[in-house]
Amino acid sequence: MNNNILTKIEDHIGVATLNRPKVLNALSSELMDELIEALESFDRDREVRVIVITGSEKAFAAGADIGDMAEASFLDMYEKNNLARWLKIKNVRKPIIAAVSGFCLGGGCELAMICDMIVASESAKFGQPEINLGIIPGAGGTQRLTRAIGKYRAMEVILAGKFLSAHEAFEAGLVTRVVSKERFYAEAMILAREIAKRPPIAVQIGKDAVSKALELSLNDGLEYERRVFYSLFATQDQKEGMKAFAEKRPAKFEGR
Ligand code: DAK
Repeated sequence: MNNNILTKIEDHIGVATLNRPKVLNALSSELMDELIEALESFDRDREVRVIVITGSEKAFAAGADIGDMAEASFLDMYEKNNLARWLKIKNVRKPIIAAVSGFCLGGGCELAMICDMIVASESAKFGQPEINLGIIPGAGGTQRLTRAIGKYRAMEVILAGKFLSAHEAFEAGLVTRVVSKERFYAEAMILAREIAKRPPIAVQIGKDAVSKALELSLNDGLEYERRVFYSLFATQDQKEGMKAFAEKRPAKFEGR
């Protein structure tokens, strides 16, 4: 471990902080491995209900580490199979909030987009500038950005290298909340605490069902939702939530 990722657990929230400030948190292979290890450990830990990924005020992440890729051949990239790493992040079951300030570019923007919510500081800049390097996004940027903001705006970001300000990203539907640069981390934690109070299994199944909306047809998605909805009646949290409502008291959810 090289401290490329700093971790802590606070109020049922697992926080992973990207920590390569000298290179604006460029996503080296080592950093990605450490990040995945941290996320998978939070996902296994019953104490953790929500995950926050953040960077510094200056940069969430300025992309994959260009130095790692500059001399790579097709075979190097193919054999590294970096996409497998990203699938591990996609498979995390607990909700992940990206707390973003400053540069959020290339693989950094793809990392924010693989999260479930994005809280952005007013200074955040979102972009997929890979085109300037002779490549295109390779970790979901062409797909997730297009689904989030639509084809016509995504084309400008991906083909012309346009950066979106936090407010533009919010207006376009990429960002959950925009706050001042002093507050972006605190706001992300407030949102995380709101979710951490809710029944953990229903929260995870809700994440899964919303994510399916981007992958399935409407009919298949409705069918999927119906099945997982029924499954929640097997949880103690459903009994507790409805009993607490009837008894006019706050529910105590245990994640069982
Ligand atoms: N990689 C490595 N180093 C980086 C970096 C990056 N992406 N971004 C910044 N740095 C380093 C700079 O080289 C500089 O280092 P020193 O020169 O001080 O040693 C330091 O961070 C500070 O950067 P600047 O001096 O450039 O700072 P400025 O404020 O002037 O400019 C900037 C900030 C963010 C506009 C600029 O640094 C910049 O344009 N950075 C590159 C942004 C970029 O092109 N990002 C996309 C990278 S490509 C894949 C999945 C994903 C990907 C690939 C494959 N697979 C699944 C296969 C992703 C690809 C990418 O993200």
